Amino acid sequence: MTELGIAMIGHAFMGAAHSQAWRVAPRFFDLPLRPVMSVLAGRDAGRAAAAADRLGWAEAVTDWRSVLERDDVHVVDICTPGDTHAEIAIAALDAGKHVLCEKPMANTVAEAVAMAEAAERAAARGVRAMVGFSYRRVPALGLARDLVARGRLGRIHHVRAQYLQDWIVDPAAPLSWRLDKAKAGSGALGDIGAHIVDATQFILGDTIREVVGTMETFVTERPLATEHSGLSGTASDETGPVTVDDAALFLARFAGGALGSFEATRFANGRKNALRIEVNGSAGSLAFDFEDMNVLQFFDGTEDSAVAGFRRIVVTEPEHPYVGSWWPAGHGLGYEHAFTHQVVDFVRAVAEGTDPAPTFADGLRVQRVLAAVEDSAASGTWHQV
Ligand code: SOE
Repeated sequence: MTELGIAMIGHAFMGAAHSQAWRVAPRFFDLPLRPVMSVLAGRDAGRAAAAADRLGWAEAVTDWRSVLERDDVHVVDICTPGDTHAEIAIAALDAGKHVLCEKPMANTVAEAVAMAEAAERAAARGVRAMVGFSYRRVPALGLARDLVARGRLGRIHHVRAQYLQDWIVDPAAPLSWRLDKAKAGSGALGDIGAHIVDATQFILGDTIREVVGTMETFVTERPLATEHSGLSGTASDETGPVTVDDAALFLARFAGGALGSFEATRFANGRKNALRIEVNGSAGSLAFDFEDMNVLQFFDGTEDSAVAGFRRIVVTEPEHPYVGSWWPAGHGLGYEHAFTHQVVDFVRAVAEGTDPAPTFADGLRVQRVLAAVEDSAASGTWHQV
């Protein structure tokens, strides 16, 4: 089987999730190409070598540009903070490498436009690009999309989306790059709000047309981090400013006429990774909570009202999206499986010569929504996307 050489840039939380996906995908899914975990790139030689060893990469390098010159690298997988996405993605696409880029795609609309243009140039040469909005690949959300597409909800009136976490509710939690606008672009809005923008647009098969929002930073000064890994770190005695939002709330109008309410916060004490979506249509409703990710609640409004009620669908049947390649019914999947499904869809699209969704054009659309929310929060008025 033809090999697909992968270079991964970055090796923290997302790097670990992507590594697991590359390692596992060919063992559970029939793939048309065989991913080879060729090289990991990280700034610090010692840490990159240790990460390569731990995560299963054949070697480590410190200069990400060096991987673009290698014939054994066909894919560049970007798992670095947002401020580097545009530079790496555009260079990789121009060098003829397929790109999988972590979300949010960029820190600004201008960067996202340049990336979408690079992806368009590359597609003309058969080179593919995809954004890592992994939650699309949770089977229950795939089923939600199918039910909407099959008309089981009728005309969609409302979407209620929340992404609630609490990992910085403690004011003593140190400054991570995710709290630095220069590195992350925005805070809760881009980090987790971007996920619910993508997931709702995916489920509805619709796009957000206009928004009005507000944003808040509850803790404006935090200890600097002596060390940081994933979402936790060690605090030093010095402090620095938080330059991003801690919470972002907004209302939206979808092009198809639905109304949406969105809430993204890392201050929802007790909520660890509560990505929740409820959709209400003329014929029924859906509700999902990632903290119970193998379940989709479905209300069929066409049923006899004496017995109608929300039905708890356990999304672990072989006919549910992706599930047939895993465990027997009822055994369930976790956070990492969405990343594996993402890799599966990416590899299949590369082999078929099609654009894997979400494309960079889709990523740009999400970026425009984020920018419109920021503009609206500043002006206090509705903004077109
Ligand atoms: C932190 O809020 C974070 O790690 C996000 O950056 C990820 O995209 C999400 O999957 C989990 O939470």
